[in-house]
Amino acid sequence: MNQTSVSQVRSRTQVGIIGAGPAGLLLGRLLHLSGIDSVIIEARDREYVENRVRAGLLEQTTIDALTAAGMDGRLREQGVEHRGVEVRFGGERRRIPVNELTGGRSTWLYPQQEVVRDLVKARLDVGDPIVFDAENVQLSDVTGDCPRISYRVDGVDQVLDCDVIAGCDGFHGVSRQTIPQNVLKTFAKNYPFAWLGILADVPPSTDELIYAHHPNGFAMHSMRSSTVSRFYLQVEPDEELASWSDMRLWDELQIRLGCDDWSLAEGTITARGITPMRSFVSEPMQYGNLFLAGDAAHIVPPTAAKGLNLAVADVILLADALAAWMTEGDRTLLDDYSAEALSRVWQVQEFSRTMTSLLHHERSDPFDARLQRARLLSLCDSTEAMTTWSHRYSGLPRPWGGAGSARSALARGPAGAAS
Ligand code: FAS
Ligand code: PHB
Repeated sequence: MNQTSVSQVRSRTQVGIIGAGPAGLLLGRLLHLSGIDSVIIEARDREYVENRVRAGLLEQTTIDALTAAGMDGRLREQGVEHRGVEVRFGGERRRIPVNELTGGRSTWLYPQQEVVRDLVKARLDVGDPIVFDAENVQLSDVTGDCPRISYRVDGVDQVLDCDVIAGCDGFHGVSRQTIPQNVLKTFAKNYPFAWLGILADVPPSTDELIYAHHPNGFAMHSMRSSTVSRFYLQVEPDEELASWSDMRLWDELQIRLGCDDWSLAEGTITARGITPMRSFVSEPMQYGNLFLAGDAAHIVPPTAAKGLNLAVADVILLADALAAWMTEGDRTLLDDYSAEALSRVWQVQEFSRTMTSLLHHERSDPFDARLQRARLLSLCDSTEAMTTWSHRYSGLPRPWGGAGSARSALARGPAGAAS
């Protein structure tokens, strides 16, 4: 680190990571295990980053990655393994035995903010830097051999010289904006509904997630712990949160989730919010020595809970590719990163779209309603269809198919961390 002028500090690292969300933090962890230096630049403070309520469902591929990175301690203590899900529609209650049909793959309920807390702690414990409260973050020379991140912290201008930059700064970040318009192609779809999500201090009324299709709209019973439940209701895209009293919320959940020989326990609602339902993909996911990962490059509707899991899949790919290049000088995987990541992104977009149209009420067209019922039945009546669905729900196999694993941190695990 050297003082270039009165007010500017210059430093250097191998990988400059923008954003301390799940993508940026897990990438930092995997690079650490490969002996590769990185600096994470985050616009918000630690408390904000560690308390942002978002996803909660982790697919098997994510569990395997966190385990290989030595980040599964609290997850296995406090998270809950789910071996199946329930689907409800037109008075039907069907269980899809995901674990059984996939030969042992499950999903786990463990809040995203806990994953973030674990990763922040692990990073600071090994002395790897996270710059919180960074202002005016800008990227430059991303097509050159020494891309730079400039930012201001504690009133001092900083410049970070890097070999590569990883843009993990979410949908509203600066990284994707750095790719010229004549290079970047975007694909988007907005759905004619949104999700009203609530957290409630009440033990879950189910051991496994319930996805309910109802003429009033979709509903889901999820959870965050044995004392905190999470619910989602399909609402209009311009729905006013204020128009939903606690009583109206519980009444509607009782209606949409209700069925014989089952009852829904109610409790104090502690958080609520409306999430727009949309799909977004930007191509390419790399530009020179700038590599995008996670929500910076793509958004999926939360129906299939793939947002966080897709961010993890991106950084598994990117960490493997960077390890290959920085430890052996082989840039093949890095040059293939965007193509490889996008092939998975579109697979997951397709699955999220399928689940969204299967479970949400789009048009009050009786013919469509019958078709939806037929599609739900053809899924739940066919072991083959449920098996295919279960493999996609529990997570597509690890990226690269292990190609990069020989040299990757994930293969060596924390114990094998670059000595
Ligand atoms: P993130 O957005 O998590 O992290 C990006 C980080 O970059 C943030 O810390 C941000 O502060 C920082 N940043 C932004 N701009 C910056 C700048 N200019 N400079 C420096 N840092 C900058 N998925 C599910 O599966 N289930 C859910 O229930 C669910 N609920 C969601 C609810 C909401 C409201 C949202 C927005 C998303 C939800 N998702 C859900 C999807 C979610 O889990 C994302 O996919 C996941 O957070 C993506 O992780 P990252 O790519 O790391 O981005
Ligand atoms: C959640 O708990 O937030 C969740 C779970 C499963 C989904 C979507 C969201 O499919």
